[in-house]
Amino acid sequence: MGRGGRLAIIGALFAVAVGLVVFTVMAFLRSSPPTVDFTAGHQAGAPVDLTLQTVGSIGTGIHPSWVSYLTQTPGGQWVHTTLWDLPAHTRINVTVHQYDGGSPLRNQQYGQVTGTIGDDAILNGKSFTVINANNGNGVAHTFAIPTLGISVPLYANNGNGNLCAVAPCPTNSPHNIVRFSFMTPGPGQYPWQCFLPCGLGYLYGNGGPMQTIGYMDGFLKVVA
Ligand SMILES: [Cu+2]
Repeated sequence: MGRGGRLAIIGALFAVAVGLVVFTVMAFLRSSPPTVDFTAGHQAGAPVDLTLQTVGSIGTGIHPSWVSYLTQTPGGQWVHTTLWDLPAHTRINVTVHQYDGGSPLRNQQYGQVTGTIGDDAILNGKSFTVINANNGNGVAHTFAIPTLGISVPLYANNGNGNLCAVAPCPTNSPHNIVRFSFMTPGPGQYPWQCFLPCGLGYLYGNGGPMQTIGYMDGFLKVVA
């Protein structure tokens, strides 16, 4: 084979290699957690139950040490995701099983409950409108939908309370139960997230899981 032929083969192999790298990178960048569907079989006007848990470390996957939310499907299965299809103009009854430890808040504003039905939330059966994070266990995470003005502080487990190494955590592991309700608006995509800098090991706690859908950020995909 002549020099030209060999160069052509090397060139072709190089192009295939570059193509594979680009394909792999794009597949990684475009991968997304699954979306849990709460609209199938929904009767207009009926409330939807949305059950979540917050854990100190997910324990599995490519970031086992990251804090995370999880979502329970209508069938009762826990899924590592923060993406939900929800019906429009519907009351959503949220229950959060909060397993993580916490700290005082850098911004006391996030200790307030805002935007929920009744402007309150329920912690272990007791109504509250604000958590003083300088007292007790502090706050572990917040649940906030900024475009809807909704923010709820999630009271922390005590420091050594997170006995759950791998999520989903079982209900016999110590946790707090936080309940609140809100109305979905019209169809659209509404981002939600935690505003407590819980990304341990990242700059000011705001990187890693705080920036990643499936962990501390997600979307309400509200459909008509
Ligand atoms: Cu958080």
